[in-house]
Amino acid sequence: MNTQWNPLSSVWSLTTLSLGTTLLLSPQGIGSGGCNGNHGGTIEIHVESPCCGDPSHAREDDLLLRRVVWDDGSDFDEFIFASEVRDVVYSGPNHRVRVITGHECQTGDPGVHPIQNEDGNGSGTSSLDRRLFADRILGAFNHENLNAYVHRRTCADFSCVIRFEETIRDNSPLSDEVGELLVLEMSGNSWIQIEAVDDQGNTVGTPYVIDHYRRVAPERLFTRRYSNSGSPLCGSYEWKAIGVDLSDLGVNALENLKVSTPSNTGGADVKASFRIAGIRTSTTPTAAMVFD
Ligand SMILES: [Ca+2]
Ligand SMILES: [Ca+2]
Ligand SMILES: [Ca+2]
Repeated sequence: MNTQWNPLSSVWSLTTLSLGTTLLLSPQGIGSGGCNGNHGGTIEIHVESPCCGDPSHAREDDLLLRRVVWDDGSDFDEFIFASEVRDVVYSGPNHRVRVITGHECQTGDPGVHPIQNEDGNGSGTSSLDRRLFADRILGAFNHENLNAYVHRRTCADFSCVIRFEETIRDNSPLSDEVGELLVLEMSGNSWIQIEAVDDQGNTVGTPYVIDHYRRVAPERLFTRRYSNSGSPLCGSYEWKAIGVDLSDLGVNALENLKVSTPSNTGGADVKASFRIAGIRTSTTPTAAMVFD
């Protein structure tokens, strides 16, 4: 794990407990420069950007997922994408939940698609909007272009269920460093809850709240900002990401994933804008599955 420990800009705090135990606390930053990586570090995600040599310049173009490398050095280049999205829940304000695919993309359905417009009546979000928006999410999540995602700008409840094109399997039934779910979040500052569910939507295992993300390496990845009407704006957002081990969800295999707004977060930002892909880290069931 890359902790970005820099002895010149930080000091370690030592606290000695009465029982004789020495507790090493997290590094305390001194000054303002150069120590924003105390937690988090980087995640190695390799993408291909046909528009431009450097993927960090491909802000409205394809960012084609090619390979991830985990902290233990293991390396994966096979991904498992969504085959169905269902059970979208949202009844919040207009223009605050959108599916966006960069407007110059070749892969996916380029454009900005707010949920309330799906049924042809933009005055509010209907059950038809929610059903059609599920397919809109699918159109963003069923291919390798990472510049296609759900954009949210409201704390209002949102959830959906993603079915993957094949079962995602853990490489080890124990907790391990090799993630099976690649979760990207715009700016990396919003919490999101994920959980395995069965075909009826009932939770299997334990819901898991993602509360931190890493900067993408070797190149940083960005995506264009858009106005409500879908016009490209000057600014862009940086993708941050995390790999989630299926053990964190209390399962060894997963086919349906529910994504939702976490509660009881103590005021944390829950407006996650996200993109999720599965990673084929194993093709055989783990031991715990064999003995089921
Ligand atoms: Ca509508
Ligand atoms: Ca595991
Ligand atoms: Ca794993």
